[in-house]
Order: sequence, then structure tokens, then C-alpha cells
Amino acid sequence: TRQPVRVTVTGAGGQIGYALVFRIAAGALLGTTTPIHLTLLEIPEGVKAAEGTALELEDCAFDLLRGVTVTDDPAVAFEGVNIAVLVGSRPRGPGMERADLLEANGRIFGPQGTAINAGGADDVRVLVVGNPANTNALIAAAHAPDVPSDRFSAMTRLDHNRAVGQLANHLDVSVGAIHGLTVWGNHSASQYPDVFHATAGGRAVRELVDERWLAETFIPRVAQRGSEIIAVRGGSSVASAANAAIDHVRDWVTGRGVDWTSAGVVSDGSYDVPAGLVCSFPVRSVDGQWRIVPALQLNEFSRSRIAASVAELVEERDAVRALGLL
Ligand code: NAX
Repeated sequence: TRQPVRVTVTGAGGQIGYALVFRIAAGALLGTTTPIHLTLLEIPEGVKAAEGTALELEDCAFDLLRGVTVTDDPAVAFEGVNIAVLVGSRPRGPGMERADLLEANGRIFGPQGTAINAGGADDVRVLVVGNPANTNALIAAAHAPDVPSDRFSAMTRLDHNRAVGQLANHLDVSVGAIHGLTVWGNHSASQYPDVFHATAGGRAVRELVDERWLAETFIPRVAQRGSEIIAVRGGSSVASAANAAIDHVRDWVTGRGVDWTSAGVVSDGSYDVPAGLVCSFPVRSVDGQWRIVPALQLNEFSRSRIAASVAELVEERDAVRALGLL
């Protein structure tokens, strides 16, 4: 029998964790023939909730689920891990300065990176969902010097999927007709959803939309969609975030051939993004590795939007560096 793939979800007692683990166990992540062992990492206050989730997982009698471990010890959680989805993080509390936020998250993602370095399987892949996702991924990768840095990525797939949904809606086409859309930069309000290389049903999107709609409606709505969900739903995005995490990991592991998507990956210096920053780029997964789509011609509008978001990433990196977290 096949060894189960070891999948670890942190923050598994929280909302996104709850929306994520049942779909993983049902086969949405790695297909319906790959057995899985799920490990749920929580902080001590969250362990009870994760244990409850584990009971419910048992009650689903998922064929693929070969075991569930609940722990509050990163060393246990990441022993032999093949896929780590790092959801648990420290959200910004009232009156919290950015430096406090970065420091609190450094204390989470530094030790988790260390534990992944010590215990991760040779093929370990890490997706960071917890905010600030790009910089948390940077911190985790910096603490895992023996793991190739391209095994760390940050989630901008929810932003990507939001952008695809908005564009398909505006053009009145199916989401499957949209290709070549990119979310660049930071997973924050400065992100830049770029349609200039996108096609809809084979037609160039730039010829179907006007710049005013892009600048005044599309870009802000995608970037502010998290706030819109909070305002309408009365709570943050949960199921759509879990869905995006599954899309990201599935595409990363299985590849997507000629199509592309968006993911926060360690920059190789492409598109004038300083090497080493975790920045969202247009990517394809080739042989299980994210590759940045090369040599796109960027217009002035795109270049200035990307530069603004990259400047924010540089600031975050410099701030965590100053705190000694890198
Ligand atoms: P919840 O507060 O419901 O759950 C977070 C869970 O993480 C809690 O149960 C908490 O006990 C646990 N946790 C905290 N520190 C931990 C640690 N060191 N180790 C293990 N577990 C730990 O938040 P939820 O709604 O699930 O959101 C989780 C994170 O996702 C937040 O940081 C949020 O900002 C981020 N998001 C990121 C998105 C993205 O696109 N990248 C979109 C959705 C979401 O906003």
C-alpha cells in the first residue's frame, strides 16, 4: 500500500482550518486515490477545537484519511511533513502597530520554519496563508536553510480567483474562459490585479475593458474584496480562502500545463522585483515547481502599480530584518 502523504495544517482549530481539512481529507487536494495523514497544529488554547475537528473527521469515514494527529508542538507537527499549509497567525489587534504585528508573527513563523527544516520530508512544500502572508513566508524560509527556498510560497490565489470572478462577471463569460490574469505584489490592499495579458474566450481583455473601469472599479474591488466580504457577511473570508489554498497546492503539486495562475514566490529578480522577496507573480507549475512566467511586456501603468506593491514588501522585509527576524 502507498505511504500516506503527510499534510500539516496550522491554525487547524480556526475558521479557515475548519473549512480546509474536510476537503483535503475528501481528496480535493491530491486527488481521490492519494491516501493522506492529516496533522493539525494549534496553540494550546486552540487544541480543543482542533480535537473536535479531528472527531468530526473520524465521523466522515473518509476513505483516504489514514490518520489524524493533533498537537501543539511544531516539532511533532512537521516531522516527515510533505505539505504544510500555514494558516495560524497573529491577526492585527486593536491599537497594534505594524512592528508589533510583524514581531508576533516572526515568533510564529520563525520557529515553524526551524521545525520544517529539521523534520520536513525531502519534497516538503509550504504554503503560507496566515497574514502578512508574503513576509511570514519570507521569515519561515529564512529559518529553513536546508530547504530550497522555492518550496515556500505565499497565498495570493484568493486574490487571483476574486479577480477572475470579477472579470468573468463583467465580461459575461464563464470563469473558465479567462486566462493569463496575474495578481502581482503583496497580499494586501496594494496588490495589483493585471489584465493586460489576459484573454477572455481567446480575445484580448485589454480591448474589451476600458482603463477607467480597471482603475476605478476592478482593481480596488479585487483589492478590497476582503473588506467587502466582512461588511456583507459579518465575518472574514473563510470558505473561499480554504478553496484558494486547495487550488494553490493542487496546482503546485500536479502542474497546470500551459495555463498560469498567481502565487507569492521567492523572487529571482524577474520584473525588477528584488531577489529574495516573496512577491506574487504570474506562475506556472512545471515538474512540481513554481516557475515565474518570463518576459512579459509590462506597460507603464502596470510597472508603477507593481513597483508600489513591491515597495511595501521591501518595507516589510526591512522591518522584520531590523527586528532580527530574518
Ligand atoms: P482564526 O482566528 O479563525 O484561526 C486562526 C487559528 O490559528 C486559531 O485557532 C489560532 O489558535 C491558531 N494559531 C495562532 N497561532 C498559532 C500558532 N503559532 N500555531 C498554530 N496555530 C496557531 O482565523 P482564520 O479566519 O482561520 O484566518 C487565518 C489567517 O488567514 C489569518 O491570518 C488571516 O489574516 C489569513 N487570511 C489570509 C488570506 C490570504 O489570501 N492569504 C485570506 C483569508 C485570511 O484572511
